[in-house]
Order: sequence, then structure tokens, then C-alpha cells
Amino acid sequence: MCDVCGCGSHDPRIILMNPGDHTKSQSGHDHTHSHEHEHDHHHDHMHDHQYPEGRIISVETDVLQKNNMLAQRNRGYFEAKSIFVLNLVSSPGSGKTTILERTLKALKGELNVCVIEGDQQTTIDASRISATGFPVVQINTGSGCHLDAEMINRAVKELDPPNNSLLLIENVGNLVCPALFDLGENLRVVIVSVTEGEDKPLKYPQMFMSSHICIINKTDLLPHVDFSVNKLREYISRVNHHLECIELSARTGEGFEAWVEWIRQKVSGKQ
Ligand SMILES: Nc1nc2c(ncn2[C@@H]2O[C@H](COP(=O)(O)OP(=O)(O)OP(=O)(O)O)[C@@H](O)[C@H]2O)c(=O)[nH]1
Ligand SMILES: [Mg+2]
Repeated sequence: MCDVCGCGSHDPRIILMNPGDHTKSQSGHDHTHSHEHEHDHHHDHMHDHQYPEGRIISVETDVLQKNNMLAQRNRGYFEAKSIFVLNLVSSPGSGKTTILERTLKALKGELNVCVIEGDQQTTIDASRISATGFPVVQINTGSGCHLDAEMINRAVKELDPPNNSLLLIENVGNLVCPALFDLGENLRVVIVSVTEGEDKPLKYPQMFMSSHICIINKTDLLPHVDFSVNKLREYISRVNHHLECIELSARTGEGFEAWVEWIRQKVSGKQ
């Protein structure tokens, strides 16, 4: 049990979903997860809990150091194999899987792409990705509310991504804890949809502070909702004025090319 967020992700299930019928399932082993990440620009996690400060900080330090080490190990592995890794984070239902599906279709035949899906239960998202023909592993975190570096380490062993490939990780839908866990990714992508209200960056600043790009999704719904993209952008820049935003609709594809182009540029190292 994580003493910081109270979730329990001790025993994740790692399920390899092949486009064929090969399905492998593994039950987890002892697992302690951590709440730290080492991206330089990431901000220190918040300590404004209602718990005795000293106890929480010491538990966090232990737990966080372990995740930090494992994330670093993942990063070394990814670097050695030239695997470029994106970690997609958002509230439940913002459109992570839909964005992945469209992204995979756009990159088909151009890049080798593998996917890791994170959810508490079910292989629904992995099945959606599998239907596109790309290799995917589902991690079920049970009661855990986020992925951590150890889960990624184990999932990657199942997935075995090729050299010079792109690995897309869909984190558990949650705007809080995934912000605190470095997975060893290159860049973090936060997604916010226009049905969620403009205030999310102010309410969940850690996620926006620790991300490198923000996708504003479901713009096709703008005529129907009381939502100001300008206000959202202003709140984002208050929290992280470096955060680049791309407005798109994963449903209609409007604005999508800018996102795909962003990936191409990053993968090819052209910034
Ligand atoms: N109108 C509209 N609906 C969208 C768009 N993108 C996703 N949706 C819908 O939003 C719902 C949730 O989309 P998902 O892609 O499953 O969202 P998710 O972030 O993966 O959800 P979790 O994995 O449960 O956190 C689905 O009904 C999608 O069809 C969009 O651009 N426009
Ligand atoms: Mg999903």
C-alpha cells in the first residue's frame, strides 16, 4: 500500500496482447512503488498532506528513491535501443486511447510503434490498440491509481520493442499520482478535454508542471460546451508557461496533423 496516495498497486498483472491469438498473463511479484521522478524540470512533489510531515517524507523518500532508480534503469535501456518514449496522462475519459488509435493509424508504415496500456482493470484499451495491428501490453494495476517504473520495466520485457522505435504509454486515468512517477519516459503528454472545465491546470498543477506538451482534445464539442480555450491556455501558462499546447479532435481529426508532426520531430531529434 502506498502511504502517500493510499492506492495499492503491489500486484499488477502484465498482459501481452498480440495482434494474433498469443496472450500471456503474468501475476506480479513483490512490488513497492515510488512517488518520485527525476526529470530536471519536474517539481518536487507536494507535502501538504494532513499526515505527520516527518513520517510521510521519510516513507516517500524511500519509495521515491526506488522508483527513481528503476526509472533511470528504464531510461538507460530505452537510450541503448534508441526507443523514444511518451507517457500520456489525463483524467479518465479525456481521450488517451482514442488519440493513440488515430496516432497509430497516422504512423503506420512510417515508424515501429509499441504501446503499453495502464488501467486498474480490463483489457478494453489494449484490445482497441491491438485492433490497429500494433503490439500492445496491458498493465492492470488493481487498486493502484498510476503506473510506476517497475511495471514499465516488466511490461517492456514482455513487449520487447525493436531498436529505433516509438513506445507510447497510456497511464491510468488520473490527474494526480501519475504526475509523481517517472517511468523513464523521454517526454510526458498531458491531455485535457473541453468537457472537463478550464480550471484543471490550477487544481492539478503538478501534472501540468511536469508535462512537456498539452493536448486540448475534443475541440469538435466546443460549440456545445461552456468552455473557453483561451481561459484554459491562460491557466496553463500560469502553472507552466513553457507548456506547448495543441488543440485537436481525436474524433474528427481536426488539428491532429500538428500532433503527429510534433511526434515526428521529437523522434527524429529535431526538437
Ligand atoms: N466528441 C469527441 N469525443 C471523443 C474525442 N476523443 C475521445 N472521445 C470520446 O471520449 C470517450 C473516452 O475516450 P477514451 O479515448 O476512451 O478516453 P481515455 O482517456 O482513454 O479513457 P480512460 O482510459 O478510461 O482514462 C470515448 O467515448 C471517445 O469516443 C473527441 O475528440 N471528440
Ligand atoms: Mg484509455
